[in-house]
Amino acid sequence: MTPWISVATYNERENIEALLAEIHKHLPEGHVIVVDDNSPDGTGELLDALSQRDPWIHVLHRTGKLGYASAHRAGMKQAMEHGADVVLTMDADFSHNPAVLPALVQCINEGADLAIGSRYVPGGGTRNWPWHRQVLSRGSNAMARLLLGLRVHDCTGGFRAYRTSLLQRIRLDQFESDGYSFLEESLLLCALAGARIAETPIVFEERRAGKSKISRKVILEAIVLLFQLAWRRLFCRKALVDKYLITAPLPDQGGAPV
Ligand SMILES: Nc1nc2c(ncn2[C@@H]2O[C@H](COP(=O)(O)OP(=O)(O)OP(=O)(O)O)[C@@H](O)[C@H]2O)c(=O)[nH]1
Ligand SMILES: [Mg+2]
Repeated sequence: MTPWISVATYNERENIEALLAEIHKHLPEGHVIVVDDNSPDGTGELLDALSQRDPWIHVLHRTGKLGYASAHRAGMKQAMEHGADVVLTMDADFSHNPAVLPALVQCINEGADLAIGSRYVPGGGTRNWPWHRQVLSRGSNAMARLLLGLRVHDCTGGFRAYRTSLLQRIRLDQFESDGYSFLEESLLLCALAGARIAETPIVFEERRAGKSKISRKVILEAIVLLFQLAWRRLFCRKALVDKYLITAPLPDQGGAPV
């Protein structure tokens, strides 16, 4: 199984080199595709030098800050074009511990179509997170579970592994999210596609260096999209499935129906 890891970067020069080394230490067979949005701090230039040195590092440069969601969609597409069997997504700031990568791949090896690094299962949690971030995270999770009918404990975490055969059935180019609502949008679509979803515990840590990119605009977008998806799931489900999925849900997969 060839894992590819999609990492989105915007101003992560202080983190990216050490992160890549840690990824390679824990998943030496993996390839990494870093999608950089012309970071003003020179992350892209550093990545060019690193990719010259190491053939498992790949860089996708985009012209400007186009958002977290489209960065991972682009990373996923490139990974699939390169023949990845499993595509993982993670942040560049060490909030997602690279030591967990093998456990996520293991979940896929054991039959899951989507494996989620979860803060909200036994053994998982958050470290050094201010109370307002915890409230935001818990609140958005509860809303996603309730409004989208998801049975996953951590609907808003971005440390995940997707089986390629699952991604191939989802029209990534139809996605509407720009920011972190990508996580709920993709999770709903995976569930509608009948994916077997597993969760493995993670301890999410405050970023090691650099600044957060979360803005009010991104939070508002997530709330609006959540309500739109909930409405469509309840009242326009066929249109939702036709828009996003390439075939009907697989009946034999036993995934949690929504
Ligand atoms: N390519 C790209 N990457 C982005 C963009 N916005 C955020 N990222 C990256 O996405 C990952 C998550 O962003 P963060 O700012 O760490 O957001 P967060 O982890 O939810 O917030 P913090 O806990 O405050 O760090 C990081 O690796 C960012 O560099 C973007 O517009 N384009
Ligand atoms: Mg972060």
